[in-house]
Amino acid sequence: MKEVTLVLVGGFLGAGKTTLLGAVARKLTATGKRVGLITNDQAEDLVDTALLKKQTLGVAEVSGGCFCCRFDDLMSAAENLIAKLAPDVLLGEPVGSCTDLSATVLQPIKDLYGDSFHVAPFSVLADPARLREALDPHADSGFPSSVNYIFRKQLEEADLVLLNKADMYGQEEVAACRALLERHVPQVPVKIISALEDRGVDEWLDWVLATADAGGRRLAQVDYDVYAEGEAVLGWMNATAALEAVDGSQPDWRTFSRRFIEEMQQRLAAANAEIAHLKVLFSGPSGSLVANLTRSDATPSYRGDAPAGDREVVAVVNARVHISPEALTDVLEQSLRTVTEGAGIRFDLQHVQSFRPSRPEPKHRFDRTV
Ligand SMILES: Nc1nc2c(ncn2[C@@H]2O[C@H](COP(=O)(O)OP(=O)(O)OP(=O)(O)O)[C@@H](O)[C@H]2O)c(=O)[nH]1
Ligand SMILES: [Mg+2]
Repeated sequence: MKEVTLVLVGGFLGAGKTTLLGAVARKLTATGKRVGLITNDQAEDLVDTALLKKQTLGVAEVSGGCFCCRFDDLMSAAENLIAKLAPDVLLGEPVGSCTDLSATVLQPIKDLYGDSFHVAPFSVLADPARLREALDPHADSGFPSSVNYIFRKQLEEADLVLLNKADMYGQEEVAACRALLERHVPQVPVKIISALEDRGVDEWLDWVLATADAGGRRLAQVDYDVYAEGEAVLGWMNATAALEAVDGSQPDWRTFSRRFIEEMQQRLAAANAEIAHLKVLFSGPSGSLVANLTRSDATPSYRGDAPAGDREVVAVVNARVHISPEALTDVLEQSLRTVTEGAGIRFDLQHVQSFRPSRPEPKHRFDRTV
């Protein structure tokens, strides 16, 4: 008997997937539903997993590749959460540079696990500015065309496009995005939401849960050579740095975190390296602060309470940037050096994984919908 509704939310890096799923987990939990959540990345040490664990209990992480390449890990993670929590709803956030999820994840789940899951409509989140850059041939996203290709394929396979961050954009911008979507994916319904300010989220969630078997109605035609190139041009880095106040200093960690992310932003701008998403989680015993930057020309945003009065703080850095992994690691090291020098702070870069995502090799790939 089907007992679990599986809700996957896709969309490009920085579109707001974690923000939305965190909000959904809180909402469902408040109405007495049991919720599990599965995050996904090419590597370990995820800011998203740490953030979501603060908001909900049942979080599992699939790392080392996207859901399509790690299909069995995804299903094991789902089965473990089901055994542990007996969830009513399982939420999943695929990697933001991933596409063809309908063919490689949704259809196989419907085919192989159709007795166990309601596969809910696949919603794809989009940031209006990024959407315009990907769909408007006159716009420049700062990324190679292969990255824009991934963005467009994500929209094409959506059961629903969620135009997010409505709080940041005026009606004109939203109307322009709607017109572009109408031209590019006329068959896909569009809803406007703000995950951050909780606008339109309840209506969307009600609709998703009410149509819980309508997921995976569309397939995109994906050229894996272009897709692989679009992923490989992004440098990917997950790193952990231990920070320690020395020489009796009492660092202001809020100011430090701002200086650090701005230093990385400046160095990446100097290298002409467009940021897809740079997120840093600063945690100490007294608090934690997350800083996000979802494009090079934006202002970083901050949420949470910075550690105050702590001697030791850990910074987890997740960066996805149009730059080589070596240069990205270099930017991280130089930035840490610059902002700690003379500040009475010692850093120890404990763990760095930086690489280009390898070619996607899905375990299953359906050429028809189930
Ligand atoms: N203004 C505004 N900002 C938002 C909204 N939703 C998300 N954000 C911000 O966008 C940034 C990225 O959000 P995430 O939820 O981390 O995005 P993501 O899609 O999970 O990103 P990846 O995991 O890198 O793929 C954060 O700074 C969020 O606060 C929104 O509705 N409005
Ligand atoms: Mg995320």
